[in-house]
Amino acid sequence: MIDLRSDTVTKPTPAMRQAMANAEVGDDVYGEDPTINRLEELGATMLGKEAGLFVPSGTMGNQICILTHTNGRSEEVILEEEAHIYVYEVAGMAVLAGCSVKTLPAPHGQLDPAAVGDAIRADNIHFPRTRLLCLENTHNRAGGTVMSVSRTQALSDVARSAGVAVHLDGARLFNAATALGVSAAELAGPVDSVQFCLSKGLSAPVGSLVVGSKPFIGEARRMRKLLGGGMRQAGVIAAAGIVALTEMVERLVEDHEHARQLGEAIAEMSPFSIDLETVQTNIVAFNVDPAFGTAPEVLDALQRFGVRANPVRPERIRMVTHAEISREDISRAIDALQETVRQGV
Ligand code: TLP
Repeated sequence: MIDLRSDTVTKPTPAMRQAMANAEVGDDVYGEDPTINRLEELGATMLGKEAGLFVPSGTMGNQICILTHTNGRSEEVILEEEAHIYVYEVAGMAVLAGCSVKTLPAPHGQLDPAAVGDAIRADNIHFPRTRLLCLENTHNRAGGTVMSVSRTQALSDVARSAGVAVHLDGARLFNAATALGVSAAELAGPVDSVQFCLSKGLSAPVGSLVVGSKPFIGEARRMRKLLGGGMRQAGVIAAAGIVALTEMVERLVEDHEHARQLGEAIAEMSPFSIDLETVQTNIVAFNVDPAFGTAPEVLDALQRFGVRANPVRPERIRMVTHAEISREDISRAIDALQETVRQGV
């Protein structure tokens, strides 16, 4: 089975298994797990921030950051309307942090600094206080699109000049850095906090890192405890995270080449339409002509040819390339798509 549902399906590499077996561990709630301490320091250094925090998932990392940036009453968070935090995190921001949400449309996930400026609330007894702006890079639902350092900086300037903090959901930040040819630290430079995932394109089995200033991470550590994310001898999983950051970043370029190859082939298949501009990293999102069938129908047919992918809307399919997808798998996936077009659904 060629599994293109997500880069989350990647299994730990042999080097990760080895590192996990040999990991030195301790009780991390006491700050005594040397492997976790090493991973947190490495992640913070790679992103140019003072400190890091190992968390079980990207979702928990984002929610910890929102809880840490906000104060619990009558505050508002600005987000792009297709942001993962808004669409896929079970309204955690409302449930946990009690925040109101202001969403803005943004083609390709690229928020407009002027629109963000307009969305920041004036000081008025009727209004919530705008406390936080959340960005996403790469942007999942936009199809893995990247946000440049200069746009990140411009958005951050608008927010910070109004006293609004900036959080970056960088689940796939290393994919963005690879595609843009910049360092992850350059992309993280303009923002106050970043969550990035070890368990997606980087193939670790579990975990994300949150990075920011020392005081921010100190408070985030308390919020992680509040959510039940304080783990004990979790160095066994952090060890895989260290391998992810040291051995799995450079190969991301291959995933991007595979996505491009797949996207270009899909562009030639008439029942499908794809905006190749959005195929910038490891995600390929495309639409199905309703006269041909629905996304779930196409996916059922593809599964019979040994290919799995996910629907992201009734007429839209997402395919994600990753470390366990070879060039031959991409050719086979293209054959399966062509066969599906020939046979119908
Ligand atoms: N995204 C998953 C699903 O939740 C949709 C995927 O398969 O792409 N931020 C972004 C931008 C993400 O894409 C994801 C995961 C997360 C946060 C959450 O990470 P986890 O799954 O570790 O909670």
